[in-house]
Amino acid sequence: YGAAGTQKERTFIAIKPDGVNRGLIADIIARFEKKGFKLVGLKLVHPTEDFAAEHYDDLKARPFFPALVKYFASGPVVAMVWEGKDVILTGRKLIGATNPADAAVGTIRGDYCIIMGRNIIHGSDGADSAKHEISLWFKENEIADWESAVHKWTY
Ligand code: 3AN
Repeated sequence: YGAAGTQKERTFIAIKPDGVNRGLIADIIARFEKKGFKLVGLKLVHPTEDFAAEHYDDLKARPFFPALVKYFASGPVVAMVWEGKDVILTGRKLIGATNPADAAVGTIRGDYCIIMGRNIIHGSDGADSAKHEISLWFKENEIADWESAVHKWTY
């Protein structure tokens, strides 16, 4: 499961504390759901700063890292695993550019946020990070491998 390029490809998506506090959970989930992707993991977690640092481990040398960790650990996060063909890349398209000022209108960041340090959502940027992030956030028995009733209409 989770193999890139198949209908079982999986990605890790997180609604950050600003997205949760601003009441954007339902809208963001709806966008992935209406696109046709399948939700296979979902939980609300308030990350510790240590856990946030682990999640952003690849950015630890960057000057903005301490602020990023504080922001990510500042409140609850909606952690999700979404499944579907090309969900990693297409998920990034739904999310929009890292800097909301560059994100196209119609994308989540393009529609709902203004600055980089408050960009409301995270999505894995490739097959390796998806695999790593899913296993960091979810135990195997927290992921539901279910048959969606609309599957045959989507593919
Ligand atoms: P994305 O979230 O689009 O994958 P990454 O992984 O490069 O982008 O960066 C992770 C997070 O770090 C971003 N969501 C953003 O909040 C923050 N970030 C990235 N670059 C900068 C920067 N130059 N200044 C401040 N924050 C940044």
